[in-house]
Amino acid sequence: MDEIRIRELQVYAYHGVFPEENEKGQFFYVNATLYTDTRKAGMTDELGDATDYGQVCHLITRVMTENTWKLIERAAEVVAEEILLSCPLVKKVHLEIRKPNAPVGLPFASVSVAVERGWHKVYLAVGSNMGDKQRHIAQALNAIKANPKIKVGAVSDWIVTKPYGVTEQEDFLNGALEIDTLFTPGELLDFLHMVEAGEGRERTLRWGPRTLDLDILFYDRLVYEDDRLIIPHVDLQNRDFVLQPMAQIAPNLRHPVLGKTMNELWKELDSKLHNQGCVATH
Ligand code: A4P
Ligand code: MG
Repeated sequence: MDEIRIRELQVYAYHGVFPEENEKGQFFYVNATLYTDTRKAGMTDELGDATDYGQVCHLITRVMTENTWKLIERAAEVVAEEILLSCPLVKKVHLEIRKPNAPVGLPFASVSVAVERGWHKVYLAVGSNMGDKQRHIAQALNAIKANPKIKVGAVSDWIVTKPYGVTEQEDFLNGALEIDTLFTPGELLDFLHMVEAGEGRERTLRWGPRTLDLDILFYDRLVYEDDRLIIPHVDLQNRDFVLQPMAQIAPNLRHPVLGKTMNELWKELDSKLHNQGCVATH
């Protein structure tokens, strides 16, 4: 990806753990690399097609001077996020905040914190099989859209499907959506659980009835597992109620472990289910 580099922007600000730092202030130096596609601006020579680095310098200065934090970690986090929220063409930012006059009491050149933050492409599976399913899903979409750290992209059609796993329960309404998010996988899971709780989701029976189920299918091309999360979703390749909507909104997306596209996985499963005489109701 192309880069716009801002070097050693000088900002007088008041961040620090010691009270005298918050009162007297000191110079901070900011380095920012903005990862973006400059091709269009390079062809048209129009500022409207570019990220205005002057504005970014002013934004950094404003965020650094309008706030007083103890830690430059916090300053870096907020500045990086503000850049990503304000500059639609910037996909990722590498940000370093240097504090050469930090009161360390020893001769040293400088200390800095460097972070890399960016938008992540994520696909979510959505399901509901209790109460007013359409309403639960509509409210969930509204809650997701209202979060500034999420931009909703493609949304699939909503399909009626027969329950999978525990089959003695109501039909589901299922779909999938594409989002870009600043959340880490763990933060995103917490947020999705909050949205589920907002729709009165109670976790009683595994695979049992639910007002709303929001699962993370893919997070970039990440392959990851911890106590709470498995990414990609461990069973998506066996679920037509996931693959059919995914084949609609991201047919060429390739599963990072199985190496097959959503279209291929759906076709494979669909023919397997047809042979078994068991297909989703549309
Ligand atoms: N978890 C691990 N990985 C993930 C991930 N990638 N995304 C953990 C989301 N959560 C993930 O999920 C249990 C725990 O899984 C979470 O707390 C999280 O830490 P849950 O939603 O609380 O419980 P659950 O949904 O009952 O269990 P599970 O195993 O997640 O079930 P699924 O996979 O959600 O499937 N039939 C039809 N037709 N349509 C459906 O939508 N859904 C299910 C539930 C069963 N049958 C269905 C449908
Ligand atoms: Mg779930």
